[in-house]
This record gives sequence, C-alpha cells and structure tokens, in this order.
Amino acid sequence: MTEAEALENKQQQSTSSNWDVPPESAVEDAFDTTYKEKEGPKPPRIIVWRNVISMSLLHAGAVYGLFVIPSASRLTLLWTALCFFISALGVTAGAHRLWSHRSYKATLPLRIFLGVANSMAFQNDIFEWARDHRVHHKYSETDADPHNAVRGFFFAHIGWLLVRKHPDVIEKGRKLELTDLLADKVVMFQRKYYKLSVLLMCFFVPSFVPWYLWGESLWVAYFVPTLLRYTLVLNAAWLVNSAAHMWGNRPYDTNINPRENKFVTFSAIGEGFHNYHHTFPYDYAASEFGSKLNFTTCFIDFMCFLGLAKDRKRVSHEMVQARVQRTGDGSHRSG
Ligand code: ST9
Ligand code: ZN
Ligand code: ZN
Repeated sequence: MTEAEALENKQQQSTSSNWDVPPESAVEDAFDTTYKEKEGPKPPRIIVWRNVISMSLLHAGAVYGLFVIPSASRLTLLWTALCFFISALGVTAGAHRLWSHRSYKATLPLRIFLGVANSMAFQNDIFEWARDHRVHHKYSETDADPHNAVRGFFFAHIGWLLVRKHPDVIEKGRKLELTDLLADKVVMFQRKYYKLSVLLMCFFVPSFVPWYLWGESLWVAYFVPTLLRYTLVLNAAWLVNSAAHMWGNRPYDTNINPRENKFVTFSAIGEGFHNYHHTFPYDYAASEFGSKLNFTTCFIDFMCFLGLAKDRKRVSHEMVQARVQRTGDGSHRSG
C-alpha cells in the first residue's frame, strides 16, 4: 500500500455514532507543497507588550519557585508531578493526538477528562491549539507556520507568542476545514468557558489542594505546583517547536526540518520523535517505537484497555521501512 492510499484509507474510516466523534475527513495535517511564500519585504514585527510582560513575570515566578522547592513537603512535590502529568496529557493525548490529528477515538468521559486537563495546561483553548497545529503541519517552516523554526530558536520557542502573527498564518488557517472541532461538544464547551476553566484548573486547584488537604503554605502551593509546574509544561511543549525542529537525526525524511530529539522526547512525555511525527502525523504513537519512551502512548493504550478509547491508527512496519529507504538520512538502525 502506498502512503497516499494509506492516507485515503484513514480518511475513509467511518466513525460510529455512539462515540459522538465527528468525521475524520476534516483533518488536514498533510504538508501543502503548492504554497509559496509571498515575495518582497516581510511584514513588520509587531511586539505584543502585554504578553512580553506576562511571560517575563511568569518565568521570574517559576525561577523563584525553584528556590521554594526545599520548603515544600513531599506530598506537595508529588502533587506537583501529578499536575505536570495531567496537564501534559491534556496537551499530548488531548489537543495534539486526539483533536489535532484524530489519531484515535475517545469516549465522552475521556474527552471530558482531557478537556479539563487541557485547561490545567493553559496553552490556548483546544480549538485554537488544534487550528494552529494543523496550520503548522500543513505549512511547516514557512510564513504560514505560526512558529516557523526558520525564524530561529527563540521565535519557534516563545517569540511567536510575543508578536502578532504573520498574515499568512491567519489567511491559511481560515481556509482549513475545522468542522470536526466545531462539532465536538467538549471542544466548544471548553472554548466557551476557557478563562474560567483556566483560573480554576491551572491556578486555583493546584494551589488550593495542598493547602486544604495537607496544610501546605499557600505561598509554596502557588509557586511550586502552580507557577513552576505551569512554566515547565509550557517549555516542554515549546521545545517540540524549537529544539525538535533544529537538532537531531532525520531517519524518515531528510527533506523536512523536524528531527528525532531524545531530550525533547523525555521532557515532552513522548513527543520528541518529531521527524517521524511530521512524516506520519496520523500515527497515534507519534513514534515508530510504540510505547517505548512514550508516556503518552502508554496512557492512550491504557485508556483502550479500559474501554475509553479505540481505533488507534498505526503505520505499518513495511511502510516505515520503505520511507526510511526512500527519504531517510541513513541514521535509522535498519537504514
Ligand atoms: C501556548 C501554546 O503556549 C503552545 C503551543 C505549543 C505547540 C507545540 C506543538 C508541538 C507538537 C505537540 C507536542 C505537545 C507537547 C506537550 C508537552 C507537554 C509536557 N487560523 O491570535 P490572534 C485569527 S499558549 C485562522 O489575536 P494576533 C483569530 O481567530 C500560552 N485564524 O492573532 C482572530 O480572528 P477574529 C498562553 C487565526 O493578533 C484573529 O486571527 N497563551 C489563526 O496576531 C487574531 O488572532 C498566550 O500566551 C489561525 N491559525 O496575536 C496567548 N490564528 O479577530 C498567546 C489567529 O476573527 N496568544 N487567527 O477573532 C496571543 O496573545 C495572540 O494569539 C498573539 C498573536 C499575540 C500570539
Ligand atoms: Zn512540528
Ligand atoms: Zn502534530
């Protein structure tokens, strides 16, 4: 089976109505080879000072949080780790693999959990996140890519959130087919109540629980499980856009920038196999190696075991091998 046929198969897969999952034909994550950047001078960079100030304060708070760690109780540290993993899963298993790529199907209870976890991560609402991410895949490393890594590490990492978007991002984004997201009640509910849900899940709950349940000081609870944890999850996600688009091998496709980056894989709970992911964006494991070094894939597998998820899409070994031979950089262990 050729890749094109496989893609077509994927798009033709039907959804069963009792799962309340909209059709997948809407997912647009394949690279658009027809797009050409406009010639002439680039539009001016317009700095959004409100974001510069809030991101600076957040990072200053997180650095202070590092110094507060010794005063935190063991339970608070465990809670911090739990909040890290829950919010990270809201991004990786939720906004990314489920809602951006539709690489598996999830029942309503799981989608509600992922929606709540996603608000804990405060990385824009699911609809906006998935729309930006689909434009990222479709127009990678061009003006229409929200975090175009050709503009350097800083821009791809955080800079893109500190300036107005390139007009092509918005123009191309508006042409995307997003009906699956619009038809998803969890996505739309989270979008409607986004600010409130972020206040509650990203700031209030992580601070309140340690104070109320085991008498942690509010000061520690605010700086460690809340600000420090939030900043760590943000930076772990941003590393996928920056480091994993710049450093590492390209065993699957040497024509694209995304790379296999072990450090990012570790910090972003399984999202650093980025050369593979951009080559086969519909694979639920976002890696050739299934659940190996991939906490997010383990989580999705466990959800399937519990009957809360199903229809995980995978790329066959033969197809991966063919691609490695055809476009890989030779670093694949079988290459
Ligand atoms: C954050 C996001 O951090 C992080 C994303 C990370 C992604 C990583 C991906 C990697 C792979 C997955 C791995 C996950 C790993 C996770 C590991 C975890 C351990 N298409 O936005 P505006 C429209 S967020 C179509 O204001 P400006 C928009 O609808 C952090 N339309 O643009 C609006 O229309 P209308 C917290 C689009 O003015 C209009 O354009 N959040 C698109 O240029 C204006 O929209 C923040 O810090 C599109 N793509 O401002 C907030 N985009 O007027 C940051 C926009 O009709 N955001 N539109 O309503 C902002 O403040 C602003 O968006 C801005 C740009 C200043 C950046
Ligand atoms: Zn990418
Ligand atoms: Zn992706």
